[in-house]
Amino acid sequence: NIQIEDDRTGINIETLKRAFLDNLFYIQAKFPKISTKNDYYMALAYTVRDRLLNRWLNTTETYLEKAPRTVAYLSAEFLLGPHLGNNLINLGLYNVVKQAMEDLGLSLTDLLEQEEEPGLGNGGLGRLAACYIDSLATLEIPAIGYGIRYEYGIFDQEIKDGWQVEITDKWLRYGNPWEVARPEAELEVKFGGHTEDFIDEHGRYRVKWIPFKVVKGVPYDTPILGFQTNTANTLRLWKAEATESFDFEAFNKGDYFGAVHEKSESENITKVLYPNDESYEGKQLRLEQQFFFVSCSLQDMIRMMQVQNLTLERFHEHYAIQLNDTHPTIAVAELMRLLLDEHGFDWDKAWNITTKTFAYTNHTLLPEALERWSLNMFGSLFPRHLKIIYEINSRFLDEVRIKFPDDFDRLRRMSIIDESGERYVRMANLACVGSFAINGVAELHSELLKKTTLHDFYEMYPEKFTNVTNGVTPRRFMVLSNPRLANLITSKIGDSWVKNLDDLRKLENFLYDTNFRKEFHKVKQEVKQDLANYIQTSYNITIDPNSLFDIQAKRIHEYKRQHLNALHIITLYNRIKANPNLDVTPRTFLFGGKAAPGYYMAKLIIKLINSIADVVNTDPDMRDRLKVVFLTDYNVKFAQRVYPAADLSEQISTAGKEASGTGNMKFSMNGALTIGTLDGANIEIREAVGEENFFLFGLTAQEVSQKKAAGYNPWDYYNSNPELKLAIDRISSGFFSHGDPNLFKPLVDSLLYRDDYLLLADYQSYIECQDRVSQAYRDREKWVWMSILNVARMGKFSSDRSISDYLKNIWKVPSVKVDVPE
Ligand code: 26V
Repeated sequence: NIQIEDDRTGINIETLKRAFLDNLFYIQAKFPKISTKNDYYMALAYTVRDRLLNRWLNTTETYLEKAPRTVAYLSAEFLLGPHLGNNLINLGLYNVVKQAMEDLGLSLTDLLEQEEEPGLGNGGLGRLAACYIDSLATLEIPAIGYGIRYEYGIFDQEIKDGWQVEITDKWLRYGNPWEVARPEAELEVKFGGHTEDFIDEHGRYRVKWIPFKVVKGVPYDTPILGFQTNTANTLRLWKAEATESFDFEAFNKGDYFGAVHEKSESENITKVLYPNDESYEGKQLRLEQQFFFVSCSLQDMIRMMQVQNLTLERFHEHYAIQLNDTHPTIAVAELMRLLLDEHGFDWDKAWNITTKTFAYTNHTLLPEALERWSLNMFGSLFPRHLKIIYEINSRFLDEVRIKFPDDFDRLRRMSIIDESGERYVRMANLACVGSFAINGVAELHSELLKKTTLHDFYEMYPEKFTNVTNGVTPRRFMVLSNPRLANLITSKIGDSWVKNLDDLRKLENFLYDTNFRKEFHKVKQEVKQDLANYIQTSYNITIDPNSLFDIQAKRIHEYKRQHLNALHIITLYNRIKANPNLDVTPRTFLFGGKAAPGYYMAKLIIKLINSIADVVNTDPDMRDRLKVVFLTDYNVKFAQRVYPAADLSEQISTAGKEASGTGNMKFSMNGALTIGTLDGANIEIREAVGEENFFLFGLTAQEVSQKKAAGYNPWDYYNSNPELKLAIDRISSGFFSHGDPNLFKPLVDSLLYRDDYLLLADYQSYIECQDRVSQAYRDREKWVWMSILNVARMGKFSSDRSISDYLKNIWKVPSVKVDVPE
């Protein structure tokens, strides 16, 4: 029964093998005998890419022809993670390709491991953008993601002597088979210089921007497939290059060196991702990055409308642009400039279009993360935009004056220009004024925005404010990362849950099925064994899959309180030392996460965890009871191994500080129970899974702010709690630092003299809660029961639901079916 299929599109197993060998030969220029693992990976990546091009091109063509209303998601970060496995899942080719590779003597798992992930983001915000473009494609929404093609993504982490060391992430080293450069669609972006006023041929006042330099933006496109749909949207990332015209000018002046210098200066713009998360630095290059990708993206949208013969008067009908935090907010001024200066609109018309186009998502309440740019720097880079912002501000403040007469303090607070000392442009204020919708990322966060950070804007424009609780894609974080669990679920309730995560609720029908509970437990144990094997091979540390896997994996930050977790470990250690026969529930503590390179305290927390690990893991009294492992270089690829293996998920931020969290969701939908505060999306997760299936501790956000207002004194807790005192004293005595009392002094002092994040206030509640966790884990039947309920009730936290909320309440963009001819 011979089947003839196209080598580029066929999905029959023999065709796949032939296509794979063909790509190995003709693209990698290798045959099996001399191929490296990477050659095999590349050959497979191209084989898969061939099979999605049909959908991608047909999607693009459909959008070009039908010119549907489109979501443009503007984000300085897209933390995508590896593409190959995800594309195999979404194409429905995972199993057949696995078999094809086996037939050729290769392991698909090995090849998947080979992919160098695009780490074009820091953490939550960037990963959220990646989940959202996945859901947009799955829901068949015309959408495009716009961002920056960083040559170096988030640094790779190494641990040397317990300290974090940063290594540049050369993710493009071996080539990127998933992107297509589109040099024919390059655009120009201006920087610096000055403006000139003039009267045009119709006698109208106009402004011309004469830049100091011009940089070229080259788009690199990556297809983003939906799950089991024909839709493959585009992620368009911009790379900065030097313009030829500038090179020529310098050449003509005989300035060869200058020309080459100019070229590398321009290319610096997209060289590297800033690795700070949640703390703002007023670096000029960062502002240049932001403007660069925003200007390219807006020009690209305008050009697309022109190709489609659409009038720019309807720009806001054609595009809904989401601003992922304030990073792309200069778009408000840039769209105004494009409409006013380049397309001849008058102010009122341009402003009407602009404010009907943008919507702004806030991702943090931390004051140190709010972006503000020194006015001098801003004005010298973007003289025209500063003028536009002045005009926006002056008209806006007139509005405020009318609504709140003579409230001078309010005017001062709401002004887009901060004039309290050195002058700044406040990006959150510009985003609020220039957008028709403003949202936080979890219920509590959205409420706190209205009450605190954006209170004035809420009073001015209450109708703009909404909440959209974050979500995560079940394709990557369940189906791909946890196939054992996914298969078990599907064997019971079918596979509709992958697209309709609420269907997981059907699992509750199997709660009373002993056999199902056994299988569920078996899956968890197997997945834990997988992680244990990995840790054995990579760290030469043996961990016991029968112990409770207690995991905290996220960026290292004081507000996330990894050091509170550390205090718990020390407390258990002290208890066992005091009573070596103590009957403890064996636990394995796993940590993962990167610290911003300039964040000293976060780096010290990493050193502390590693130091505790050294002591705990070598003390014979701790054998078979406590183990501590810091997992190096936590990234998306690693995360996919970690979430499925957790018994306990640590979500222990100071209440009111974590805007939402998304790791909390990924753990829980893989059956981990959460120990957490009433913060961010924890609150909604607890509501969904049931309070009896969630370990709650700690002060509420309100209690935190009251306590601070009343004059919080950490010493009161230290002096009155012997276990707490002993734990802290163990750190300060040098017990974990080979006798050096100075090593952790800055950390201990920050707790005793400031404790901004209330670790000491929450310590007792946390320890008692952890004791309940240990008790609960002893009743494994009960634990499995709670774990199943966590999975069954997490439907709300699919990013499909988040995207549906955005569509219904903000974007109002209908779906479009794409036909792909066979
Ligand atoms: C700020 C900055 C400051 C300048 C340098 C680069 C940079 C990069 C990122 C950020 C913002 C970080 C904000 C952030 O990641 N927020 C997280 O967003 C998640 C998705 O909404 C949310 O789940 C987390 O709770 C929140 O911390």
